[in-house]
Amino acid sequence: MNRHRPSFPFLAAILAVMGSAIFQACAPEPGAPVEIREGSSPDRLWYRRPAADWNEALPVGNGRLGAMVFGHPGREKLQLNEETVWAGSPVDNNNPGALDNLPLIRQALFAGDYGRASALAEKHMLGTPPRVRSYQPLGDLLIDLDGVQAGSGYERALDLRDGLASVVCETPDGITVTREVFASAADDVLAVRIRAGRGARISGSIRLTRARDATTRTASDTELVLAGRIIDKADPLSGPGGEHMRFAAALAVRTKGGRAKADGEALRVDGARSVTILLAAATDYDPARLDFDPGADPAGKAVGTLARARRRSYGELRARHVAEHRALYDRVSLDLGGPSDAGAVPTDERLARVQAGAEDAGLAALYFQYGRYLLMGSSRRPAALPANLQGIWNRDFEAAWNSDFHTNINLQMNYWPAEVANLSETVAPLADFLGRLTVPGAVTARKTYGARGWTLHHLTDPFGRTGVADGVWGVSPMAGPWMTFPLWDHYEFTGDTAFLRDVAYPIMKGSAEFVADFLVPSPGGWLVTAPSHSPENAYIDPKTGRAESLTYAATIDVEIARALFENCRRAAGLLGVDAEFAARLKELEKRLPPLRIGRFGNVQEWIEDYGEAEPGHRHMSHMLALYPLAQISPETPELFEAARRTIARRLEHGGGQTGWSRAWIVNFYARLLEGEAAYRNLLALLRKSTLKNLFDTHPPFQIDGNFGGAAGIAEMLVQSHRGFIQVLPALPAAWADGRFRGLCARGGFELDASWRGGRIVELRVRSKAGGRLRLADPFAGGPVEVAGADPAEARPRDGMIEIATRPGQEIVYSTTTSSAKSQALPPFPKCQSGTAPRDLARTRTNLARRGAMPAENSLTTMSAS
Ligand code: FUC
Repeated sequence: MNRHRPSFPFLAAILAVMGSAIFQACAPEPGAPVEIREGSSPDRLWYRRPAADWNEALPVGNGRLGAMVFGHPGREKLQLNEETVWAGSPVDNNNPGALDNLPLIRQALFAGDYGRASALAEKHMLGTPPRVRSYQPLGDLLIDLDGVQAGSGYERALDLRDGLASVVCETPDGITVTREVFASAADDVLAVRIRAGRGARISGSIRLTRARDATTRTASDTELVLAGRIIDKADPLSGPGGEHMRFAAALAVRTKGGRAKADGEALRVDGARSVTILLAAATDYDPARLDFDPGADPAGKAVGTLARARRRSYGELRARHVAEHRALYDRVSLDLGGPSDAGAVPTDERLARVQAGAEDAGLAALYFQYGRYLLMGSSRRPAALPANLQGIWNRDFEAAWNSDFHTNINLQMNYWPAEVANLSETVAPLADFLGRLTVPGAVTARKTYGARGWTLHHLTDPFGRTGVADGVWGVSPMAGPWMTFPLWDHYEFTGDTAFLRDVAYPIMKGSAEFVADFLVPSPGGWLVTAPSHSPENAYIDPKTGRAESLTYAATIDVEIARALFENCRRAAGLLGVDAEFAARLKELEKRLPPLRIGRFGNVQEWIEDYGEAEPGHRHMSHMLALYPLAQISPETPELFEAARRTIARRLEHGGGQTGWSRAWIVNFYARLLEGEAAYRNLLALLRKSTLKNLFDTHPPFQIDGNFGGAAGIAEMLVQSHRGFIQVLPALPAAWADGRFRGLCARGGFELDASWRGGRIVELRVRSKAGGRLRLADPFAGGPVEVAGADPAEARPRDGMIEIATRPGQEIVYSTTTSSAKSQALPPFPKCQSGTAPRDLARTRTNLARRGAMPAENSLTTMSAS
């Protein structure tokens, strides 16, 4: 059987025409051979073999509930996750000796006695226990199917647009058996559907297992319940032992024809034409209190959710899921050109070709969309927690770095694509979590630093651990303030003042209060953070020649403090509150040390121009000013040049070793307006740090590189941090022809662009919030046609377009050259109309309430040009 070549000539002809139209749309290479197969859809990962290991399995997720789908023909394994299944328990890890010893530590730092400062901090600041426990898997769903094998038509795939994983296998008689898996945010269940072709029957068994701390029982002939409680062994390094998190999964099976019956701990299905499996899960975690809820009934909750979902047919559940998923996913399309038949090559082979030195622009576009898919899958409501180091996908009971929330680059990076890639709602679980962390964070601020406000250090867990963790390198009190930036970004991109007032500003203000109290005068007369770190990096102590890491006023701290104060002042001004506080922040800001240029012409990483212990270190924290902050830009030419040298020097010394580090470099080069260098590093990310399922690998798998890489691709196409929007600011030659739809810019603008030979052919700008548009002339002074606004006003002047917009207004710029016009690309597939997500609806209502936009104005509907 060959599923990919239609057997009827007529159908083949139609499909060939349709297929070539799609290919034309994706990669304009006239005459390129087109093979018609399902794998040719651009937003799709697909494979000819089952997953050999976890790093080849395919993820589905609804924000809180996830599965890795392996696709073995006769034994499907879905490795399950529920985002709140964590070992550990709430612990106040603040070191009681911190505050008394803080003056001594500061004294030692200011006297240049770094070794002593470090020893004191190790003893008096490090938390007890120093470590958090791990995020854990929920279990495995195992489906054994009698007599099913790979067959010649075997294929497994992940359709990113629909959020569907699928597997196609065969019976020995060549009958096709298909499986489909999705995680529905609309109904909060995982769904699996198995069907056999030509009226064939399906038989097999279904089990739910977990290697630790749980048991499974059959609740009826069609239901399984797995329930358990995590038992932690007492460990001085990670906390008290005991019976902690309670969790449960409830599963129901529905058959068409045939029958299901309980069989020991499993369910047995015989002679069914189709089988549908639904699974819901819950724990006793109470996000509001960052604690267990003793009154919670996880099994009851899972069974309840399942019961609601069971009232719907599979078709209904699927349709609701696809509509909800597409309402977010379809806002953005990306076509970067590339070989027209690339999608007809399985994803692992495609990646292998790139890893062997080939280039594949379509794979970069797929990586970008996969980043969006993963962010939707690991951080959208109903999620209660933000995306952790592995999003929500983790198979290990003791995961690498506990699969926790690392806040010295990783959690921040997870949210870099959220706004620009038009997935604003994914910030909601992060904002919720940060709001809750301000409670234990205030205890840490007070007990450790005698400061008001709140903070946290370089990692945390769902139980709100905010004291110093891991080791002396964990003394990073500015990690809390750093975490406020995604909230400010959310405001800048959406113009949602209700969010700013009710959610972001209180968190930002508390953070600024902390920093204001934490700053102390240095011997050099500046206001500085002390103690401080440049995350995980070390310098050479000029006195002892030893590598030290504890310092005061590491450059990153100064950048964070300045950005936080500026954001707070702007927010206070916008909201008409706290004028005095804002004025005070302005005064403090003036006394912060400046950014300085060091001996290598680089941006200085520490308060002194120390020697570097590891010149190629993976962290490039002082470059925060270049990306994601906007303190270094072409408007600061010396620092801009120094930033270029800083990154070049890191790379010369072997930098960018980890996925996230490489992804950050892509963003840096995009901000340096060096498309070729950004592209080279993106290729390096794909070549050195990408697994077969396109997961980023640190190693091992860590999701930040996926998100940082997606953000980097967006940053090469659109930037808006300099007070105006730039389209194609860092376009490499390899992406000479392409187009995107739906990328976002600060000020509440959404953009579509198509380009040929690196030149814009058409640009559409949609104003969501009715703000003033400032856009660098994308036509570089060339002739341009304007529609959707008064051309006299909207035309570029002196390299800039500047015009007041109305909410909902779309302005279309197109080149007037007829040759370019005739090459205009055909439309992207039309957006599906879907249910507007709750947060988006809220944003819209807020804007409407302010009179900024009509309530009905759709932020999601984009007509194909
Ligand atoms: C930071 C990085 C490591 C790793 C860990 C989870 O500490 O320095 O490389 O990514 O987070």
